[in-house]
Amino acid sequence: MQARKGKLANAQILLNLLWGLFSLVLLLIVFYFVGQKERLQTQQSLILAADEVADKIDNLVVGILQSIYAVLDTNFKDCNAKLVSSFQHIVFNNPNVSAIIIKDKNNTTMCGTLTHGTSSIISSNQNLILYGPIQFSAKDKPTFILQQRVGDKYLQVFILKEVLEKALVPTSRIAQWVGLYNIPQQKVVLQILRDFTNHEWKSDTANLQEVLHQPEAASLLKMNLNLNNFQVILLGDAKIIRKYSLYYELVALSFLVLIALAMYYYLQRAIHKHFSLHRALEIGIKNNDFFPMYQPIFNINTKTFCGAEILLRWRTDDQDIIMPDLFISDAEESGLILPITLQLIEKTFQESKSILNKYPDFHLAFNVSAVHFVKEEFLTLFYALCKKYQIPADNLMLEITERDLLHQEEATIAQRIQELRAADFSVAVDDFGTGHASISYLQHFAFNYLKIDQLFVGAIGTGAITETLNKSIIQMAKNLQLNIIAEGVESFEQQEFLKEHGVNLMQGWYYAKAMSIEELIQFMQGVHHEQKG
Ligand code: G
Ligand code: G
Ligand code: MN
Repeated sequence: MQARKGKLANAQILLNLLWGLFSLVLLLIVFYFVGQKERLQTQQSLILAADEVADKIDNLVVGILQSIYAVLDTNFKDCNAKLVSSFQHIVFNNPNVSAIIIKDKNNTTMCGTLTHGTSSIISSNQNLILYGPIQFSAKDKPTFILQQRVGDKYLQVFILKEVLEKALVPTSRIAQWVGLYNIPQQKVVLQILRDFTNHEWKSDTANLQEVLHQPEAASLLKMNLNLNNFQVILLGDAKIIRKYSLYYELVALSFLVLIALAMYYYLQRAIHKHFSLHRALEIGIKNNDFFPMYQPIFNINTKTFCGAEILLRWRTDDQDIIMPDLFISDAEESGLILPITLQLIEKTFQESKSILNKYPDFHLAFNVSAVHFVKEEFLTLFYALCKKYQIPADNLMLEITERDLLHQEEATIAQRIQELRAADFSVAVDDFGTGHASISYLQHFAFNYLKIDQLFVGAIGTGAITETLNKSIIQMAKNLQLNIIAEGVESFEQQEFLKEHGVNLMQGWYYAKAMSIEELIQFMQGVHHEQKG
């Protein structure tokens, strides 16, 4: 028992360690994947946000150019009043366009809507290019020039910086900074930043290098534009990203905690089951660890030992001998008492053959409980064992404790007792006096023996109330025509009292304690030399 507890404690420590380790590994794995997924998701969101901005800029540019090409012939040669008027209409109606001018290759303004300020041809490049910001005067807002070569002329469209800035604003909450990047110049020409306090976007003047070298530059995304040589650069908001991943991590953590707790619970259950008494009993049955001890019963009249009660013992792996009161109730609840009793009976039959041969009237009394009678197979197997070892029924007694009679299946129990008695077995009501059964109740059961509980025998000579009950119990047994066995007889005085009241059969330490079969054989031989009484 003690050893089992020690093993349980060791196993528990080991299992707790394993569980902790497993939970930790699980935690690391889950967090690795959550982190990985989170990074992917952030990247995805950043791409979407940058893509949205790039689309807006591209659409802005394309929209402006389309409205101009609607009035400007690609084979354009000369300015005329109609063209200028068309340009003026565009500028008037399109808030994104501040001015349109056309220059020849000598940088002379041919026509346009710009009435002040000058610009130069930015480059003779064929491509569409954006340049800026420039500011003509303190009164003018900073502006960008979108230039496109048309034949050998140059179309320049002025777009206010604030218009482009507005186009840069992403709807996604994940971005914190957006810039328009000139690739050949390696320079951010326009940038906006979300205000921490009111979340509004405003122009920013930070150096790109600073931006790029921020720790959260990992969340920086570049998206190419249709506009040549330009990219949208978008920087994720580290706080928001952190918030999102924190959310995912919390969800993952809650799941992990649940899983770990569930696992802990099941492991604990498994280990307790493994080291439970039930499990130990199962192992004991398998290892044939149950064995009988014999407590002789003395017949005062014949002065011989006429039988013995078989008392169950359990020898564990650690060679501890365990008494039945420590495990009987568990064994009865789990039903394991059936194989245990059968093992006990078979061992008894195997080793007591010589006793029965030598003393043909000797009886062996086994303790059984209600479970044995309710389960049909027990008696079948019991009969089979009697047959196998050729033990006559009149050498055998079954004791059932009085408390067990008050069982919901009392009719079945009564029937089994009837059946046993019909087959010549003896059946005793055990521990009599402890179960509050009345005479009328006892009449339902076909007992032929009654064992007075040691509680009453022990009271003899003490003057306690229980002492007086001995007489009533004896009287009741006589009325029911039952043979009486007194249990727990420890003194001559008790023996004399019982004898006086007509009890002939005695069991108790006054005569003998429970002993092994070898001791019983010796004991019986000794007794036949010097008889007790
Ligand atoms: O002498 P001992 O300490 O072994 O007995 C303790 C208790 O266990 C007693 O109440 C006795 O009736 C019970 N007992 C002993 N052997 C058996 C057995 O084989 N089966 C059952 N059900 N009870 C037993
Ligand atoms: O319930 P049952 O009658 O099977 O119980 C038998 C129990 O009584 C066993 O535990 C056995 O060891 C114990 N026993 C037998 N004789 C004596 C005795 O003289 N004195 C005491 N105290 N116990 C006894
Ligand atoms: Mn008994």
